[in-house]
Amino acid sequence: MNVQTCFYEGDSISKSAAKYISKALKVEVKPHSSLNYNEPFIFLNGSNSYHHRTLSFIEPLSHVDGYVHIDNHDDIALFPKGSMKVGPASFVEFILARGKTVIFVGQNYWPYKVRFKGKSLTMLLRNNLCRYKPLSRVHFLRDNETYALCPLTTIKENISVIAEALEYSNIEKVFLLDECSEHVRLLKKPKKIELYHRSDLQWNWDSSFYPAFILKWSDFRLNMAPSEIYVSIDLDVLRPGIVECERSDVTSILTLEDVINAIEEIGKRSRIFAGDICGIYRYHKPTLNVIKTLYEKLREYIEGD
Ligand SMILES: [Mn+2]
Repeated sequence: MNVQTCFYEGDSISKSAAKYISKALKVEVKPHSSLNYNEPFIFLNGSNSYHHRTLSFIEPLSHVDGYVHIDNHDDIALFPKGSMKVGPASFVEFILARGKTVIFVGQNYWPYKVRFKGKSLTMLLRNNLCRYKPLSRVHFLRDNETYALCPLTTIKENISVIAEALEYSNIEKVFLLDECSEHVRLLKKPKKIELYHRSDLQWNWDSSFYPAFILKWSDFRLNMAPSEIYVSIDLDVLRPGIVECERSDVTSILTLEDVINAIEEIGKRSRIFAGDICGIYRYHKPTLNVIKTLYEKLREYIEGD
């Protein structure tokens, strides 16, 4: 199968990444304006300040029903002050709005270590769960369990999330702080909801971030797999020290092997149609080599048998 490789016209770092791949792997590269969207492609993007370019590459692909976001961040705007415009930290909201299923890989910003009901857990602080719309189409591919907490300060804006979480199978459990239970009027208490008391949760952080409710995601199961997938990789998902990235983050946890394993796992369940890689911001050989490895892995799965 013909896999096109393209760069973003006018972006010199995107172009130099493409040139590097072209030379190292003897593949032809072309500017994005000459891309044929009926054929598979890999887009070598530039800095992750332009990650939102992904939106315009996935938009023409109506047959693609799944989007895999390999990134330390959700790239969904924060609440309540987050922008409603498309940007590098908000575009995934628009992909959800286009009807795609979104699968997060490696998302780990704002992690809080807690002891909850006798277990040591890491919970992700998310004040923007109400912008995971619809929540039913948001999944996490993760080895360990995914917990997201909504802080007390944004309970009002996020309260609608609970009703949605109770309804769909991608959320396994909703833990609700007993003090907040008056916000949730339930005719019958569903099994999925469990109240907790202050004594159940050891919280050593800012008290205004104290969890009002906690969502536990279900394992991403085979029967949830979309048929065709677009994969977008932001190099900031990698642990510090592996690549040079414009927006890097000390909370990133994945190794290069973890990312490769994630692509393989996704590729076994769904057909990968296209993908992109962003995050590089200057010519840096070790970063280009990581891009090459990821490019080859994506290509292997896009080409299939
Ligand atoms: Mn990103």
